[in-house]
Amino acid sequence: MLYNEILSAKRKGQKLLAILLDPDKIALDEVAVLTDKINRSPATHIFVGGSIVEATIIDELIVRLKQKTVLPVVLFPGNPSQISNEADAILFLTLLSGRNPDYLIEHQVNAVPILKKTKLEVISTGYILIESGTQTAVERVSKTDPLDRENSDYVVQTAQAGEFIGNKLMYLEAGSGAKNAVPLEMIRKVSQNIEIPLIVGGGIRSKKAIDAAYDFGADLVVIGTAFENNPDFFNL
Ligand code: 1GP
Repeated sequence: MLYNEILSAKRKGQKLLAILLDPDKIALDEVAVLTDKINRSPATHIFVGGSIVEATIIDELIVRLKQKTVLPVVLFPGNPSQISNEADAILFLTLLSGRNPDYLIEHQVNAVPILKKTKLEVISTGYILIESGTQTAVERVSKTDPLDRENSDYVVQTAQAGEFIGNKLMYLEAGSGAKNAVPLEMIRKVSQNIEIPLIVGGGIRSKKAIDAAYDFGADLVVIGTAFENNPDFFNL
C-alpha cells in the first residue's frame, strides 16, 4: 500500500518528492514528453489535481501517464468531481485551517459513493493553508482564510488536532504559485510535534528550497509551478 511505503520512507529518513500536474494546464499530446522528464527527475510520486478540473480530462491524463511511468499517481482533488479510478490513491483532504463546512465534511460525504466504486487507496490528509503574501486559488475556491505565517504555535496545534482526529498525513500548503513558501521554522516545529508524515508545498521554486524543506523536517515536497514553467527544472 502506498501509505505504508510513505511511512517506511519516513522511518528510513528517505525524502520523497511529488510533481503536481494540473490537468487544466497540460495538453494531452505533451504527456509522453513530460513523463519522460519526470522519469529522469528525482520524483517519487505524481500528484494530479487542481482547483477546477473535470473528471474526464483527469482520467485521460492518468491513462497516458501510466503508459509511460511506474511512479504512483495520487489524486489531489479540489472537489468530489475530480475522482478518477485510474489513479492509485487519493489524498482525502480536510481543510483544517478553514472554517467552511463544505471543505471540512460536505465534500467528503459526497465523495463516498464515488470512492466506493473505485479501488483507490484513500489516505486521510489534514490540509493546512498558510498565509503566503497574496491570495491563492485555494483561498478563493474554498472561501477560507489561511493561517497566520507568524503564528507557528497555532499551526502546530492545528496539525496536532488533525493527528488526534486520525489524519494519516499532514500537508502544509502555501498555495500553488505562492509568493512565499511555508516558513522553514514552521516546518521544523510542526514536524517535531507530529508523528505522521509531513507534506510541504506551494511556492517552492529551487533545488535549494527543496533541500531546505527536507532539512527542516518535510518528508515529502510537492513541486507544481516550477516544473510547469520549466519541465527541465530537475534535469538542469
Ligand atoms: C500546490 O503545493 C502545491 O498545491 C504546489 O505548489 O505550484 O507553487 O509548486 P507550486
